[in-house]
Amino acid sequence: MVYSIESAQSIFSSTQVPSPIPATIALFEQLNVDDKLALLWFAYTEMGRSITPAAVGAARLQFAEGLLNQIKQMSQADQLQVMRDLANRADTPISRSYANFSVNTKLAFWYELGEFMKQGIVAPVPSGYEMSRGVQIVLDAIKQLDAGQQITVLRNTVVDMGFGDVVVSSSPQVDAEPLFPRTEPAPTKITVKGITEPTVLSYIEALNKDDFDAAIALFTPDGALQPPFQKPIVGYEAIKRYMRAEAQGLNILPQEGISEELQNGSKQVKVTGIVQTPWFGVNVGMNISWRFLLNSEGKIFFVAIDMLASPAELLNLRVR
Ligand code: EQ3
Repeated sequence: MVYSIESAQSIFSSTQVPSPIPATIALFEQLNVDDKLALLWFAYTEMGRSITPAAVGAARLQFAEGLLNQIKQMSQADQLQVMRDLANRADTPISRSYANFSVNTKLAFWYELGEFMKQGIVAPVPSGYEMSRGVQIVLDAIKQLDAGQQITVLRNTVVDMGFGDVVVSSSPQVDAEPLFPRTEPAPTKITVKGITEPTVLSYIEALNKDDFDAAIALFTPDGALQPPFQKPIVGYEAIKRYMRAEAQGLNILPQEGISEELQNGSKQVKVTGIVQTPWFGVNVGMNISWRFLLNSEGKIFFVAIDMLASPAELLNLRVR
């Protein structure tokens, strides 16, 4: 049997992913711009405490520094307008520059703005601000999510800001950016209960070392990686750029897995476990599964990374 990416997408189809994430983002999208900014402020002040400042690192801001300095010099009214323009995806020079930032620079930019807001250097949410009903509804929806899901919502809203249809992983800045410093070394000798496939173990070991060349070498030339809530990314170059942009500094702690041999010598393998992002370190663990389709030579033809609906899903190791 010959596989297509489409058929591979349906392996381990009983894996439950959290629909509240897209639903909460859709609710957020319906807010007016000031409500969006206020919502993010409240969500962030509750979660922001657990950001590990080492992740932000001065080097990470090298591309955002110019914009941040420009914003610092502005009147409070203009600062607020810049933030509205970003959230509205308005066509302004600042909004265009922002859209070209890598994901990590976008996050670092807002982290820094948030710090400036706390220090009074950038216009804060007015002290008498009364939450509208809409903000309350979205905030309540966010509170229902687990911590890993909450930071995913926050991240997606930040990534989507700015003007232009830029594919962030192809941002030219990605290659120039320094790698995230790892505060603690991730485990590099991996064992996963139920899994002996060297490809799968090597994949996790490579990501835990930020060795994206080694990770790519495990794929077939037409292989694909499907990130959470996204379409598959196909081919060595595209996957490598994506990993460079999005997978830096991840701490992957796999727990269990299941592997099934298919008729033509290929295998489907599912692994579940916890992933920590360098932004929140050990403070937030995301429940994740990997669904691999390996060809008869043990190369990765397809891997889908899914955020799981609940911790109970970590134990869902059924084939169908
Ligand atoms: C200033 C403030 C607060 C107010 C203002 O009004 C508006 C905004 C936007 C504000 C600022 C908000 C801030 C600072 C938000 C920061 C959010 C952050 C740092 C979120 C980070 C989230 C990171 C996540 C969810 C990472 C997930 C990574 C995963 C699941 C990786 C998975 C992968 C694996 C496991 C693989 O095997 C292959 C690669 C891949 C990347 C897919």
